[in-house]
Amino acid sequence: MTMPFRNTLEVPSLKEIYKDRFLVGFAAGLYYTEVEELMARHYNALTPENEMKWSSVQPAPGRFSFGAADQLARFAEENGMKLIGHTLVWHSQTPRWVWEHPDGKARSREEGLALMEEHIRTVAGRYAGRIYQWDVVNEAVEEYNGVWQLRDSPWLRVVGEDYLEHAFRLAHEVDPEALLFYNDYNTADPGKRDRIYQLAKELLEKGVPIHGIGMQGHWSLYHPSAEQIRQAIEKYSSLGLKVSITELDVSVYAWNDRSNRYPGELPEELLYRQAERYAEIFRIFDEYHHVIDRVTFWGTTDARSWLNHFPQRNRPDHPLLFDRKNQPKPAFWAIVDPYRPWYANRAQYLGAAVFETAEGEEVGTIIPGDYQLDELKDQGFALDRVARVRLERGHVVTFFESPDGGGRMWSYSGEADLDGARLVREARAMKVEFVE
Ligand code: 9MR
Repeated sequence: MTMPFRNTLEVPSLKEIYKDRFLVGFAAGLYYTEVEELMARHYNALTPENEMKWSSVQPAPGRFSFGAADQLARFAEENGMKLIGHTLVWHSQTPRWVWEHPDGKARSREEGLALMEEHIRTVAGRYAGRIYQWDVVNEAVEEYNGVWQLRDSPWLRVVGEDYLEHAFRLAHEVDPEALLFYNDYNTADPGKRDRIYQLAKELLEKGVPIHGIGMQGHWSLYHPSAEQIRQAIEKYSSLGLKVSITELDVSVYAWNDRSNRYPGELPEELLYRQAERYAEIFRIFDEYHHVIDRVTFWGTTDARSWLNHFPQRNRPDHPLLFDRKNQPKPAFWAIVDPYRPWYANRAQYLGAAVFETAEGEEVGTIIPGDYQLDELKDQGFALDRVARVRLERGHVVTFFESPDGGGRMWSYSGEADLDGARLVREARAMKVEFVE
């Protein structure tokens, strides 16, 4: 048995590809251990998905528990990943006692501020010097009667409008090294965008230490438009703030679609559409890489996305780069180089042409390029065994009679019958190329 010839490459690492542009990260709970190596290979930032939230780290007054957060922090550090803190002040995943006495009576402003202070000192204090960036305040803007305002959250009711300011100042005092971000969803929608812009501007004018806006990026095939994403990045960064995409996923469902259309594997057509959508989004990120600090995916693989458990939906979604078998999807290949079709990128690394015997046994797999057949034979490519060739979409293979690419030529695209014997006898050179 001869080994098939291969000049294919490994799946490229996303953090390597983007290392001069922005950090590339992922969010996870302790289930990261299922795909530890995959995550370490591709990402250089880690966000604990739930493990640093108030209800996780301080479930009862003064009772702190850091086991899971510590484990995630250690994993990040051992693998050269920036650790992202998520999140200090939020209306959700925060126990009621933070804002209410046991009898249900609201706490006073002083009590609320004191609890916020104790929490930030303890949590941000514990990880001080180790956190690259904190999401200090999460999701504080909401629409009421058509007007975008500060969310009617318990923090607003108990402390008042300056609760954000207090949170940022405290976090900065406790961990002066950490970048401090305001984080929210639907940040590309114009009304909300403008209100967040105004909020950030006011904070800056008051000298509040805020360094960036986190655009969560829970997007879909349909929403928001590329133009809205672009305008939002422009607008936030015009304040001199950094922008990070903190929770990216691209649902295959429109927001109001409650169907369960894709319970099993996603149809190919949808995988391809999603790849194109990811490419569109990453072309914008590339264009604005000088203001984008980080792009983080919200989850490890499709199997672990929060969207599989979204209330009132509760159906499998397919929003991430790796499928339920941990394999890179077309979406992954799309962002390897978002200016080329995903299948051209994949072929560049994993091979564009597979040569087989009549029985379907692989004789050799090669990436696009120009080849001298004599050289290939010298390197162990048993061309005389070849009966047919399988090509990646968009590719052709051409055989030339003479080594300089002249003389008679034979081109194949798609699945083709190939006379392997004639090939060896008559052709001297070969070119595998991507044609658009
Ligand atoms: O992914 C998180 C999920 O496991 C939790 O159940 C959920 C609870 O609110 O929070 C999810 O993460 C959210 C993040 O913390 C803030 N932005 C929206 C995310 C998706 O809901």
